[in-house]
Amino acid sequence: MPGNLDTQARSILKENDLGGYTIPTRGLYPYQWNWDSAFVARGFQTFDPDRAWTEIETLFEGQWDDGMVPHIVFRKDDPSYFPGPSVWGTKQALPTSGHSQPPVVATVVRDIYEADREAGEARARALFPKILAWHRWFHRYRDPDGLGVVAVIHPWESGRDNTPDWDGPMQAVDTSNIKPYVRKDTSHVDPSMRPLKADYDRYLAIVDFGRSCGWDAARVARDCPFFVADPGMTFILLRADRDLLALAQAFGEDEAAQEIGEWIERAETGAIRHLWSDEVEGFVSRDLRKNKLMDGISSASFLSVYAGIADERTNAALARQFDRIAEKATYLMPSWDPEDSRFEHLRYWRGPVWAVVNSMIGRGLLEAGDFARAERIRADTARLIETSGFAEYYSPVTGAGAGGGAFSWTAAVWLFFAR
Ligand code: 2M8
Repeated sequence: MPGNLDTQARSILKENDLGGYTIPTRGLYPYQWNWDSAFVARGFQTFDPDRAWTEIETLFEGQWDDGMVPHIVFRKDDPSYFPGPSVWGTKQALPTSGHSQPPVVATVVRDIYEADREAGEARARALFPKILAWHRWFHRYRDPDGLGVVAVIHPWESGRDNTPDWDGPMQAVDTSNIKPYVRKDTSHVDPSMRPLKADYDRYLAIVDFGRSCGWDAARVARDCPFFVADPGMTFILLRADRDLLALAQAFGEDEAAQEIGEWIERAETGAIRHLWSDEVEGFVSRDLRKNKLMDGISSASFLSVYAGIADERTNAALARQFDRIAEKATYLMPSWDPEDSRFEHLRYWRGPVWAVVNSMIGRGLLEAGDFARAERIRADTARLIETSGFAEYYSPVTGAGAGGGAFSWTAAVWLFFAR
């Protein structure tokens, strides 16, 4: 019943709105998360565009002087989440975490602006230089060698926290100095659907490392034990750069347009050169410390089309991968290849379907004219929500909802993509 689900989706967004910013879900995630807010803004745009702009504006209140927009903005300390602001120790006036998250914002800002240029012009223009500074920060500090790919310094930065992509590179993270700590996530949801303790130890060790560098972006990029080029980040930023370029052109920002154009060119060649694996026949991550390609297909592998990469060879191979996985999975797109031994259908980013990733894959396919595959992704997303509600993520095997409930970005995806 779409009508009923529309109402439910809007109520979830309204109920998770803590006053100008939206939390992902009550209990488990009580703060403002970066890419969650971007998708949420796109959801609000469908019924309250003014509120959509506010979501992005409050996120940018957490922007650092160096341009970085952090992955969490901590407006008030909430003991129900760990690690909180004191563990991050970023010393920002408005407390935040110390690294970023996938930059979906420029794409969403362009969408909201183009839906009503007159109403959005002033707000889009005010955000433009801030988004430009953020993208510049990514190109400078997450691609210090100008390879045209974007690295993450922490699995949390990628947003795909415990994907098997990180298993190898995370071995380099020393956890011998980790002090005892109490996780909160496993008291809100079933621990079998969350990362392992060994993962958390390493997550915290990287946070300790960042804090010990005073979160200086250049030092972190140079010395962080974990520095892995991520297809998810690379494609999301490439797409966002294209959308930022469109805004630059609309606003007569010629110098910025020139700079952004160069980023786009570099990423178009860099992504294929550094992230394509002939062995896997897909885009994979690359450990930049060891200069080693990873060996599995994730849902991020399918974002190259969304990024506008119109390369016949890689697109044809990805279409074959899509069809192979589509035969195995009841619901697309599993976050990890269901035929790989590391696949776990309910453990977070090691198998489950995430509606936000589907919205990007589906959009890319639609724009590229691959209507049948785009429709399979949309219809599967809709079926999951219709059957299992607005869950954080879903089993690609059974369709069961998992993780947190009444989840903001899933509600948003219903409103702007799946319905
Ligand atoms: C998850 O990540 C957070 C850490 O950032 C966590 O597990 O504590 C991820 O799914 C991430 O992509 C998402 O933005 C966040 C909030 O929904 O939760």
